[in-house]
Amino acid sequence: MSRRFVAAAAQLGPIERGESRRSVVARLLALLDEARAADCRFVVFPEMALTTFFPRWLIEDPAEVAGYFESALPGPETAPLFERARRYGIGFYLGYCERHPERGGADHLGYNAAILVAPDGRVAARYRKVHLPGNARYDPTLKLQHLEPWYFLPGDLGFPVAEALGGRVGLLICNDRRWPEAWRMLGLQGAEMVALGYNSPAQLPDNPAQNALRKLHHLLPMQSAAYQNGTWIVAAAKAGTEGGCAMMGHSCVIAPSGEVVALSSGLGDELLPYRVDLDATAEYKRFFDFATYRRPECYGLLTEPHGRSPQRE
Ligand code: CDV
Repeated sequence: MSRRFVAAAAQLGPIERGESRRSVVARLLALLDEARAADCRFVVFPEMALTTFFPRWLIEDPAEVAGYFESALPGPETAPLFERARRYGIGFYLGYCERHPERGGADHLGYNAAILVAPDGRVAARYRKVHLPGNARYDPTLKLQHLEPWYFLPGDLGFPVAEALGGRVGLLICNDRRWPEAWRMLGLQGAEMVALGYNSPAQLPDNPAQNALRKLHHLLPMQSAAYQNGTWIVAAAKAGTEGGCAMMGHSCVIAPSGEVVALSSGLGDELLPYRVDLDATAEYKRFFDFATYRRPECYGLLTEPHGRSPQRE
């Protein structure tokens, strides 16, 4: 399989609370049709690409919360996406909420997850988000809630890298992109492309001084990670004003040089195709040559629970 192909971030505009799965899947199919016309072999959909980003609310109705989770993927409503992608020979990354088979109630019902499907329809990897931002309890002092630790169990599948698309492909979800450890876990496994979906507020009403830095703090860690691990990154946003909250766009493709080579222009459904060459990773992997130059004997603090920074002592 050629290591040169077109990969695309498939950005989604807002998904409102009442939008049906059928309607969302129709939007994903439209992007998939566009991807086929653009000769894509791989498409990255956002984090929680099938539903609204419900952790911005404390929802106590277990039936509503359960409705945001998938018990099976593909399921009856998502099967058309899997079928059409296989027919087109397009692989994809899809962020979704994975229902834990034994859990009930409204809290910790499952995982914030992503699946990597190869162009032949094979499920190449599954990932459950490791870094869950926000609070485990509703905080009345906040203008914007972010309750992922209330709804989700922490990811327990490590950081998978799959053989797919003629190379090695890793998966991350949203807040993971801000953690160098997550990227290095993929880099150490030889990842040549990392797919990532996200839902990131464009503004922080509880810390408005950060608003002007939102785009920088989105791109900066990914540009560094691409360079430091010699990998392509394809990152797809859920963008626009959703549930009254302004979400950032800036879906992108980042080269192993660290350069942003494609950046979305709007806040709606938008395909961002770019022709990648997995062999372009080799120069950077050679430069860092982990096997020769890494000094893990000096990095012990990185894997100690909670670290021992001066501030904590
Ligand atoms: N979905 C996310 O993980 N969002 C976080 C916000 C809450 C900080 C992010 O890192 O963009």
